[in-house]
Amino acid sequence: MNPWKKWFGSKEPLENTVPELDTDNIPNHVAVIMDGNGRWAQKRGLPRVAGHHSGMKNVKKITMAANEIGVKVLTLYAFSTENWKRPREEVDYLMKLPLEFFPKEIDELIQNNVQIRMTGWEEGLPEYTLKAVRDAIELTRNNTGLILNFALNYGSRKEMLLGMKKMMEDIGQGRLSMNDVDDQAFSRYLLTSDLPDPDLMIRTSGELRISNFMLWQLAYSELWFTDAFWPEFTENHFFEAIKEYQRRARRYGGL
Ligand code: V0D
Repeated sequence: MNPWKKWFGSKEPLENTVPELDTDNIPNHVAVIMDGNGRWAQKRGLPRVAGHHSGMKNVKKITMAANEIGVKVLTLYAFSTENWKRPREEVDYLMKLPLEFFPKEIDELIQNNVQIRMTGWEEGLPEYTLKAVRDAIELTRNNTGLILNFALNYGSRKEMLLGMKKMMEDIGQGRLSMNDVDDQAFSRYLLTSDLPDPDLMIRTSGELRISNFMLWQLAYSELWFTDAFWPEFTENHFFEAIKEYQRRARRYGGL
């Protein structure tokens, strides 16, 4: 039995059921590239979109696990600016996922004090997708638990270039001095200006790349990769990633 399942809803301290997890050193911000949904489906002779649907169901499971152990921010890369190049039917299907996710999951997320946010650009998204996302954000605005941050229509180079242009404009207009330009100052021009940098980045499906995801923000993050496709990524994978993060932090601290 999955130790997480055994523990969930019980009164046991988490340390007793997920041994080796140091509950005093949980990463604040975990970011995930949820890769391999299409390949998971094709492997089973299913259409790629069946993998996306299965992947959506996994979002709540991992959100609950992250929330329970005290992660503050969980960023999930749901749709990149490059994903528009995919076949039209696949993009159309993906854009409907927030509409399906919303009525199914919102009550439980609210009950668990989860706050939904989005990192990305609204331009280009269909009106119905935007409405579902905005409604989810609005309904959870006052929640104080885990921030579930969907990276949606997001790309890191575009984010940095737009931020750089805005910063240069502020310098040109005298609102910012060139002398004050440093890491912190530039971070304020990014879409993630109100979030801490990720402590840990997880990518599923065996790909060992960052793929234009939070390039600036991941500068000092621990990276963890697994061959598991996103639909088969379990709470146990998640805890393994966090345990490895904690082992690395201890080694680093020991120096
Ligand atoms: C497909 C696996 C939830 C990765 C997860 C529009 C790719 C399922 C959402 C979602 C997607 C986003 C915002 C929101 C509520 C739900 C989602 C997309 C893709 C792209 F407010 N899953 N999900 N959005 N996939």
